[in-house]
Amino acid sequence: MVTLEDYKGQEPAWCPGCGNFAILNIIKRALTELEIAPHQLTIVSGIGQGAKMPHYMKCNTFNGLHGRTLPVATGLRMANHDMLVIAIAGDGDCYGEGGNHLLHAIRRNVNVKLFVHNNQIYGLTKGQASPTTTEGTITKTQPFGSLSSQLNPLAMAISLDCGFVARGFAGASGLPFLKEIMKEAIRHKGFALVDILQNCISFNKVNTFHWYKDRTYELPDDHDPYDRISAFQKSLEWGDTIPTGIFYRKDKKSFEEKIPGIKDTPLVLQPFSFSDAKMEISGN
Ligand SMILES: Cc1ncc(C[n+]2csc(CCOP(=O)(O)OP(=O)(O)O)c2C)c(N)n1
Ligand SMILES: [Mg+2]
Repeated sequence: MVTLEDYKGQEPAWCPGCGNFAILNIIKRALTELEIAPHQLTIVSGIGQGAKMPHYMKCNTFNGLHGRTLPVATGLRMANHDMLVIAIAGDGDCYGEGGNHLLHAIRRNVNVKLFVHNNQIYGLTKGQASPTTTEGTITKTQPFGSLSSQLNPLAMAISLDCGFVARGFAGASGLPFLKEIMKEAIRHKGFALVDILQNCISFNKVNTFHWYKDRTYELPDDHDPYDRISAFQKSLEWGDTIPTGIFYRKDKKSFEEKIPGIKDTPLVLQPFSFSDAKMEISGN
């Protein structure tokens, strides 16, 4: 039996009251309920507060460069598609500097689960506007208010026909639902985006814990995630009410299934000998 203790890593150094604690705990619970052992999982991240997650979990981990979470996760999954690969990124990390990688990971349908710690701010670097910051929000580096319009990651992913698009809230009231969303994302065969609303207690004084708590609600049971148009319409709802849940689903072939050389046997299990790796030196 897999237990929470199996995943125990270092003590987190996040600010007291940070939503990251809840995300860390609920990921561990989702994994133990699915009976996924630490050696069957790799957590990949870039740079950010949320991206410190690999330090706080005992499993295979890779903590790389800011914005480059998805290329590493893609490479890992291509080398070993028996391994569950969860990519952890902040809103700055994967919607900002890593945005280009996100578009193409979705298009390829790489079988990676992306859990975004979306606090609508650059937390680690102390409070600059991120792509999900509300337009007009005043920050230390945007004294006249953020000039760029707010990115809607769910609508973007649905427009790209991403096979699994969901949103959760990392507050006590939202955690049981978030755990079920994470479990479904892990079970999904293909790329899964789970955008997780979390408070940044130190640097986002606008979108506080209560701001999210007062607005978020669960999508009703009659929401059909296989209906792309209604999923898109729901994804546009953001303001006094903010829906959470699985917005959109589509079953399609994953990237690894489309590559003849690896679709039957993961690369790491394929026989290899140095004599096969001939180097041709072209002479004059
Ligand atoms: C290549 C590169 N660009 C920029 C930075 C500076 N930097 C580090 S974290 C970060 C933003 C973090 O915000 P987010 O991804 O939302 O994570 P959070 O801290 O809010 O969890 C930035 C701009 C960096 N370390 N490396
Ligand atoms: Mg952030």
